[in-house]
Amino acid sequence: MNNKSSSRYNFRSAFAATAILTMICMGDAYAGEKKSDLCLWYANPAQNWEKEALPIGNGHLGGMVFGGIFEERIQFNQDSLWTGDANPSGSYKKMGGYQAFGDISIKIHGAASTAVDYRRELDIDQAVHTITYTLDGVKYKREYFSSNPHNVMAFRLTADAPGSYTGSIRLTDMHKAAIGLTKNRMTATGKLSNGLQYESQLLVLNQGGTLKSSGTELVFNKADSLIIFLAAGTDYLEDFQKNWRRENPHMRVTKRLDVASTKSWDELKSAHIRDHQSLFRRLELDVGESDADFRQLPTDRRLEKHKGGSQDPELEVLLFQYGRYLLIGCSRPGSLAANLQGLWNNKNAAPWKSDYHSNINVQMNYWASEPANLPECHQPFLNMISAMREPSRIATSADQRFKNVRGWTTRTSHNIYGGHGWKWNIPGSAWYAQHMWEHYAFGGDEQYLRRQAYPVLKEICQFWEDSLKKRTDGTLVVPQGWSPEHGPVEDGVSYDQEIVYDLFTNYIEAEDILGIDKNYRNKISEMRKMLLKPKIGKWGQLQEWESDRDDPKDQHRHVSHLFALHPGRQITPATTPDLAQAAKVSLTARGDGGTGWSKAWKISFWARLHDGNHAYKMLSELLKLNIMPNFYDTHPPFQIDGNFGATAGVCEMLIQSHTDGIDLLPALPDVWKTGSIKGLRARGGFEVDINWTDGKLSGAAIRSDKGNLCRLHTGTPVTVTSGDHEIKVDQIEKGVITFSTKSNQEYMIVSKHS
Ligand code: FUC
Repeated sequence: MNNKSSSRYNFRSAFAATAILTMICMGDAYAGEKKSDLCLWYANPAQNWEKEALPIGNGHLGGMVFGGIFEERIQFNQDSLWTGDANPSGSYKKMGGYQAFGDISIKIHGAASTAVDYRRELDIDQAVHTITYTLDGVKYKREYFSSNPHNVMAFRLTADAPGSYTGSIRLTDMHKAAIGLTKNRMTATGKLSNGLQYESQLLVLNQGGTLKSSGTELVFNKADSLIIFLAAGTDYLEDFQKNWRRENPHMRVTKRLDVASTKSWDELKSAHIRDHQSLFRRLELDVGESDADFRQLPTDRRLEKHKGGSQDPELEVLLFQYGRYLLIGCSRPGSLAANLQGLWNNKNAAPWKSDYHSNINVQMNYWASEPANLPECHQPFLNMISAMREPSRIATSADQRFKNVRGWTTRTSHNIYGGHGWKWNIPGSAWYAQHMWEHYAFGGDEQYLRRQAYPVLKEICQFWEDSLKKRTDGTLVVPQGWSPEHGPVEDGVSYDQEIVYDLFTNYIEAEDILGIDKNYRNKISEMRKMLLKPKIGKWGQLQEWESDRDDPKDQHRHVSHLFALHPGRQITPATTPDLAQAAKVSLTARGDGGTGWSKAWKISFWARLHDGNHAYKMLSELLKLNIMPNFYDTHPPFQIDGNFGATAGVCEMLIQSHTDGIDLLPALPDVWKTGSIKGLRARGGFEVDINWTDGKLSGAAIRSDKGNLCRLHTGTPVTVTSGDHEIKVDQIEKGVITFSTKSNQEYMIVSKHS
């Protein structure tokens, strides 16, 4: 074997070893079954919905499982159960909100005895929740999952002795619908105040013993095992033209349960696991071994230990992957976009209505989708943007301040009917348009760009063409804007200016690819030159407002004027070092506090400033103060953006591609000395694996999807091979190379130091 192929071999085997490590069995409750490392587990049933119960979800249908031994509760949601309508008035009250759907309660006899060896576990690699315990010498096991391929939630209760299950099952509806009961099926049918029709159905199959209805309950006696299916739906359709409605959900919901009941448990479960893993297993992360085998500790205690300072990088990986698990659970093609709580909500009057917030929250929900290799999970948000165009045009033009303005924008809060709530967020639509662009930037699907993204980018440019205020010297400013939830309303607020700059940049690049609107492109390019640009103030800070009035003691959770650093790309240490330094001064002054999402955003800010240690500090702060025992992020209260923001932040630490190429390990913290990541995505249509040792890149593998030129910041001399060939590279500057790629080819990058 020559040197080149031997280094390639080593690189691959390192990944193989990582993969094997993540498959090591753990716990003896599952002897004979392979369990992954990626588990949350607890020694007690959950008492508290927000902090302890564990989420399962298939994009549409979500459950929070408590795991009670004698009284099980599964609270459930369906993504389209919303009050409100297209309301263009901007009344927060009329906007409606996301609703809780119902509960399944299972009572199981046996409380006279004490259960031992209780374990409640969520395996995020399989997306299966399990509880096990022993009672009077009988081993009990329950499994729970929410299947996307069959669009049902499925639960199975088994035991190692026949006839062990006696008890009852109840379905309750959060809007007080009467429960119908026929044979082994319960049905809740209702209508919300806005006319939305909904239905949930529960089907119970028993093996052994008897199953009978009694009043509003299904009663089982001496059953060997039980299988329970739940399906739910509404007549919502994401289409303004159709008045957001489709046919009554009864037939669809009935059919889902009918189909599920013809399948064996193993068929359903393996279809579910296959489907989940086809997304989840695209990415593997290893940032080193923990001080001890903390997997032996229940996750809540393990979290406490981490707070106390234990080195547990495997817990950090768990948090990272949990963000991916949650996104797969609440945002799948055909589902609605992840709201403030993703999909999981137990209240009809939820905090902030569990709505869509456009000044940071819904965007943060989707930052990880592209780099963390879940681009299809981005689609529900992109489709929501498309669906809200028409009603938002109507709402925008109905407001005096936007009279005679083309295009549209959004308020800070909105619903699934294109209806708007609290306060205009004037650059909100331009920020949404960034997501339209990013999906293309990563994946390179030109048809998508032409059909779905470009029309949005262009109409939001038109909105700004008609809205920007021209000063006598030609400078263009956003009139009467607001730095989110902070400071005065005035012209030229940095948040507004930076987002418009980002929109124009994205538009120009989109047009350069499609070549369909040259004149307009040039016009936007001229306008971009005239935009008021970020300024450095008297204490070296990046100014939040046009006038130099920032208070160095201001620690507000929103850090909106740093949009240009992340998720924008107007400020980078390489292209605008002075502004990057000013951003650092501002960020330092803002401090390391903040709510969950605020800390999560700061991970990305520090990563973009190439300060891996500070980015890691923010990740630790989040883990310490904002991650609850069930790993949900808390604002407080529970708000899922911080989970997704943490996952996105870790991606930014390990790879960046928002400038002119791919930057490998731009912000690696000292604590993650040796590790690897497999399956990250970079803009330009690349999938990237990275290996590092002692804080330095040892190798990478880059798979080119589109055959684009690859520009790579490695920081260290490397060789590039593909198959058996060494690839010719151009050394652009120290640590920066470019090389041509062919689509569907893999390129091995090996550090000359390794
Ligand atoms: C934004 C934030 C709040 C909260 C809310 C849902 O308005 O300023 O902190 O996260 O969204």
